Amino acid sequence: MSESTLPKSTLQQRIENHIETLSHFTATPGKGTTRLTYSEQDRQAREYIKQVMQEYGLQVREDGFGNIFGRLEGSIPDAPAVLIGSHFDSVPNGGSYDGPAGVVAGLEVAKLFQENGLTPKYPLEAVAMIEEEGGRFIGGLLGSRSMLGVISAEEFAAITDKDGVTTIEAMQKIGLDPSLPGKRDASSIRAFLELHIEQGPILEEEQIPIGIVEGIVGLTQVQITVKGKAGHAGTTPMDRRSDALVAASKIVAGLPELAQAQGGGSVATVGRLNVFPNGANVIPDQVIFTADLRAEHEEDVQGILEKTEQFAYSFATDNIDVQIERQLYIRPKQMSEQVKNLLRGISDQLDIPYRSLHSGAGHDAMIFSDFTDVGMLFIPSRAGLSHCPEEWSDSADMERAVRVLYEAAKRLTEVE
Ligand code: HGY
Ligand code: MN
Ligand code: MN
Repeated sequence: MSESTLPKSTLQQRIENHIETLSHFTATPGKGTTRLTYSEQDRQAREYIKQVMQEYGLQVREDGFGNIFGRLEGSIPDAPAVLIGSHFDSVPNGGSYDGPAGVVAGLEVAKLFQENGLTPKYPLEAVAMIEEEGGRFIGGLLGSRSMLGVISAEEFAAITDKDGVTTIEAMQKIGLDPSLPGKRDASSIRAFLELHIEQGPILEEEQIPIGIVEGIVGLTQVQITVKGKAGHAGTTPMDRRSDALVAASKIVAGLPELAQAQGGGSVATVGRLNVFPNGANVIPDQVIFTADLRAEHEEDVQGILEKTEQFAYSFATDNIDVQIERQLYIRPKQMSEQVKNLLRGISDQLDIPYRSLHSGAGHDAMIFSDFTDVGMLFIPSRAGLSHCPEEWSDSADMERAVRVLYEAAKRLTEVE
């Protein structure tokens, strides 16, 4: 997919500038975007987002979890707001669009309201959420789950990163105030719209600029701890070893087959694995790793979870201990029919080709969908790549999606 050659509109240029600016707030310059939650890079990106919200005439607020809101007041006092946004954290060495595309869309929809002097009946809020990826604090979707009370303020405060730093300590380190109001009542939200990159190949292959998301995959993450016995790599005979890494490796190697056998689009991924004590001449006595398990239908999510646990426990012996901790479980979610129809109608009206898509990636929209009407748009990802430095999407596609969301926001906020 090559970049469009038409002259760039002001809106497209603004979109590009935002994406480019945010991409510089990374701990791994030259090796993709690494912007972990409450890091110095988070702080830099946050300052930029709040500055843009101010420039766009929005009332800027951060909640007690570090989520950022830019609000355009409506004419009906205390009315529920239409939220448009996504997350601004990243995976390690990820791309520049996963999350920021949706945050920028929220900013630019608000800017179009300002430019056109629109007064909505219901407030409009651009939102930038923390820790969707779970790159620093286990589980992910932390900003939306905390905001909506899916996890309590006490559970939030007890979460620590791999170095034992708590969310609260990490927030305070970059000047955030955890005592600010946190949980938001669902009655204060009228709808949630999210633009996201597809992170797959379909839209590009079919040359279709917009995907309207039907549903989002169910996902669960477990942490598996395998314990054995440390020993000398040279003097411990092979028949006297309790090697935690050998046992863990057999579990890891067996997961793809389990996913295949489960069917229903089931997938299994071990993305994070730590060996202890991690010495080249020491038999490992502990291995801790995550298993990310997903499927389109709930019975398959349940199925692959149970089979993974049975399989892992089958490697326990008198000398090898296997413990499993369930860290996240989210059933498959459907997007709102009303919002999907609205997005389809607007795309038709704007003469923008679209197709329905199912999301194999998780999104904040899956949390909002239990509390309000939710709609998601996808734009093409070059070569379907994401969660890597090569991630790229065309700002012309982003502009088209912003225009669809702008029209949707006008209807949902009942612009006068
Ligand atoms: O893991 C996901 O699907 C998302 O990128 N957090
Ligand atoms: Mn994302
Ligand atoms: Mn992601």
